[in-house]
Amino acid sequence: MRTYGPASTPTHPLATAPVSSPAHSVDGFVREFLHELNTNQGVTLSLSSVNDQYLALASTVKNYLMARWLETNRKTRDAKVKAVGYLSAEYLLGRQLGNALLATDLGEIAHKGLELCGLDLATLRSQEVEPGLGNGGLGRLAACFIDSLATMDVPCIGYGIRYEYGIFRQTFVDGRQVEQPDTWLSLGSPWEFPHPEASVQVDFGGHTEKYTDDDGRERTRWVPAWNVLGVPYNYMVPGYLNGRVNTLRLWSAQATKAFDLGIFNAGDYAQAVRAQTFAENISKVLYPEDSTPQGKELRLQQQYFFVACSLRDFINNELEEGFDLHNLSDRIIFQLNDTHPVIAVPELMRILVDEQGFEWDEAWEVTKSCFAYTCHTLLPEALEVWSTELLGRLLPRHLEIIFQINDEFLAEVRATYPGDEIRARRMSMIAEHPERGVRMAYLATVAGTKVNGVAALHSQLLRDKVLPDFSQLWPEKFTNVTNGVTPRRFVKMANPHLSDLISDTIGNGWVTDLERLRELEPYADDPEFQDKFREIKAWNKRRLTSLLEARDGIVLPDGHLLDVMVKRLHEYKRQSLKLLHIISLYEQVVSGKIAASDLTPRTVVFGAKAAPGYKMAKDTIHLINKVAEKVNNDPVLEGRLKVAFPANYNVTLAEKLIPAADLSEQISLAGMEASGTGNMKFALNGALTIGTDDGANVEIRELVGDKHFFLFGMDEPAVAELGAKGYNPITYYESQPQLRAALDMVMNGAFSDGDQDMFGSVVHNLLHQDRFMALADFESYVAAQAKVEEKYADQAAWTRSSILNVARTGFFSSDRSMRDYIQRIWHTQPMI
Ligand code: 26V
Repeated sequence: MRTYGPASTPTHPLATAPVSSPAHSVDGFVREFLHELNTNQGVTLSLSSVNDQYLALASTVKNYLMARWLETNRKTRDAKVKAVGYLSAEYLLGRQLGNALLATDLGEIAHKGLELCGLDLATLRSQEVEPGLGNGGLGRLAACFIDSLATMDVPCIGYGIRYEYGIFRQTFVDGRQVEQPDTWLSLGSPWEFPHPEASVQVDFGGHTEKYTDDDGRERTRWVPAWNVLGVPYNYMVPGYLNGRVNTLRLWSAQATKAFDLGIFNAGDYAQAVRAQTFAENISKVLYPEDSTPQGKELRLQQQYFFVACSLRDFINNELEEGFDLHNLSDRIIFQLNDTHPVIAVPELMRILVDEQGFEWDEAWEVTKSCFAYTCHTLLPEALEVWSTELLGRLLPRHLEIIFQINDEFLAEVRATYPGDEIRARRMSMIAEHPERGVRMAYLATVAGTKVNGVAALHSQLLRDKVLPDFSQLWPEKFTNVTNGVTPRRFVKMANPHLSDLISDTIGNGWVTDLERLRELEPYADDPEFQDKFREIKAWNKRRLTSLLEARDGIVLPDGHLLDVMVKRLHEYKRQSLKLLHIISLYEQVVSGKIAASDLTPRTVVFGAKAAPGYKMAKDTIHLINKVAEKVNNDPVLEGRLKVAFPANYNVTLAEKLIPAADLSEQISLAGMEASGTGNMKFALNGALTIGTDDGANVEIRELVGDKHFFLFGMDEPAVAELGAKGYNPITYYESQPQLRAALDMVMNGAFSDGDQDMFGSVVHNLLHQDRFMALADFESYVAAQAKVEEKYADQAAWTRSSILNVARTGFFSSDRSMRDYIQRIWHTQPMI
């Protein structure tokens, strides 16, 4: 087993002490910054590029954090406490510099120090390319959770994949989405620490063999056919002002020497290089959440790759030598972020049984206590099923182990429900149709100590609809942990003036104790506070306006209601419903049914990426852009209605967009959005929500109160009832003139220069299929939008509601989510 550090105990007192950090002063900062510029970048200030300056600044901040990181590692190792191993295929981190400055309280010092050097902190910050190693909510949630754990002084290692290309960069060409590779590493990534010396080997393919060991026991060995190396890259995860720095460890795939040496020796250089490329492909690119997760061999390779690296890493390096693996759950709980890392379950069984010589039953006891599973969806097509053909080819031993886990589990089911063979078949981890495959969610449910959904409604539906047999068998296994977001990045950093106003009013304890925002409630009626609050919103809008102008050439009008819908483009999220509302407003004005001056001046901002293979989503993007073009260029609507769709919505843009928003669009079909987390960020920044009773919207509405939330649409039981009765969208088209006029306008080519085919598929889909019932909720949505306008007309009432949204949504801090996981699932302790 590999160990770290010198072989003998060091005697020099400095050998075990962490390096000291530079002085927490402007002078110390400037010295350190210039030193980094000279020694790391090899340039003087006068000859340095902005990128040099950004990298030197990043190094200065890293140096400051370094002593704390080393100390955190030492303390945690020595304390031998239980840690959280967060296993996630995605981390949507956002830019690192601003967060590191916040966590170290170096922002002001850096600002002044750079000014003395004739530099501007904001310019340097904008040089950073965000690591977009996630698709959306699930990846951003992982990033919020590790931030909270560090801030709460809880030992955690985040494990994941260092994709060379993160989520694609979205551009628009003639209004259509065109994807560009995300080259986030091209100018260097100062926040990562590669450790090639700590690489681990991961095996694939081959076959298994039975043999009898020296004690006469029947055993199995896996004889793999090929392998790759996993190289760990460590990232700092600094807690907010508390000196803790946890680690995020992302794995990068590389060819092993053995992989290509043989071929090299045979003289086939080109083949050896190809072999190398093959290995490196594993961590090459993040999968952009395509229309079906099945049948993607490379994706299964990615999943096993990072999970195998992470388990090996924890067992070999994080535990002291000689640790008894029977007690593994005293030291770790692996949280499975959706089904992507679930192959960790048979991997741990394989390590314990095949490598460590455990009996099957003891290994299963240990394994069952080391995992917990979070489900993040209800959509059937998003639940992973891996074909047994593929699994058997890539991971033959794991497939055998899964079969055995399933056999024993089904024996338990049969014992509990004698004679109920139908139930046993239903509960099998092995699906027989459309092809034989492993239902990863079932495996995770059987293996996990706990199974949770991500909002109250979602957890209930998970119990009742997705895993009803399992929740009947093990009711106590199921629980809810409502998602949360980090107030550091999404309030303190993203909305500095609001943060100052809050801190001036109630002190700054709210940053780590978000429920204290409640203390703002009495100020909701205070005209002076309301004025300040409104001024801050206006300032945030101006900040957004200058950003969008520079970034996209988009000019936002002054004084509009800013209506924002930002999230991945998916039919269930119903961007098309928002679009129908816009088209309807436009249609009513151009047809003379209402005067443009009757409209509340409104700017609608969309931000959304569509999976590259998801045609309907891409067509919807095209239509949004075409509607924007038409509406924005029609003088009749000038100053009244504007549609903006900046390309490439990401965390960096979210940080500017959300604080500027007045209205937050959370309009998914009830029962479809597991939680949503954007909804929480908006409410915490004072936007009012127009939303359905879905995901965490339900809890937001309960907390802020009906008067401060615009509810519309069917609730989940109504959706289920309509679905059961038979949903026929065309009847809504036929009976609602306003809806009909809007759809006709699209059909007649109003947004496609008379081309009646261009958006035929979008309209046809809405009229004849409309799986997510946008037409059924249209009327109610339009009525709720009228209430929005009515309220917005009374600025004092609007501001009051807006303040109350901030004051009453402290529950949605990811610190609270982490407390829930700790108390009900992980049973870990903070270090303090
Ligand atoms: C995946 C797929 C793949 C196949 C096609 C359709 C589809 C649709 C959705 C997904 C996402 C699955 C997992 C996920 O990202 N869930 C999101 O997790 C967030 C954090 O818990 C939560 O706030 C979002 O509501 C949920 O969609």
